[in-house]
Amino acid sequence: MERTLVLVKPDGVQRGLCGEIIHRLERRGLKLVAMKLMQLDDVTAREHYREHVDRPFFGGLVSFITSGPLVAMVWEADGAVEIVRGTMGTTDPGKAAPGSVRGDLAVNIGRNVVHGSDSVESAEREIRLFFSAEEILTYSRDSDPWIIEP
Ligand code: IDP
Ligand code: MG
Repeated sequence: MERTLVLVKPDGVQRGLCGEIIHRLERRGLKLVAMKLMQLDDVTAREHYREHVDRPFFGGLVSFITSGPLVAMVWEADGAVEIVRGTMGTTDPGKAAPGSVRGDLAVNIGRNVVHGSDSVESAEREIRLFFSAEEILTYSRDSDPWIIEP
């Protein structure tokens, strides 16, 4: 089953939006398989965002993402990466569709409250960076036949 990494970024935690964001992903039908509250160190933050190392916003992004606690989660579904990206909305909240997390809860690209992996390959790399194998649980969900056609 496809998995993706979701972060409620430090702005989302400070603004009390963890429950709201988790609620939206749960209602969508994705399955939560790992979750923890943590504060990123500089090295992990730089590794997580390594594709952006040469961008002008990189320094600000690393200091923001390490500035306070975040909630890291792994969510599972067929097509989890694309489903979460859709529920999150586009990177710039000013352009994000109403109804998406960023389109409903944010106004600024540097404070866009949520992260979701952008490909299956990124998801695998990012999940390994945030979670050990034992922290990712396998369990059955009685509601599955009502969410996924068997
Ligand atoms: P994504 O989070 O939608 O995948 P990316 O392009 O991977 O977007 O950028 C990672 C994060 O870097 C964004 O979520 C945003 O917080 C920040 N970011 C991206 N572009 C800018 C920018 O132009 N100014 C400030 N921050 C930016
Ligand atoms: Mg990205």
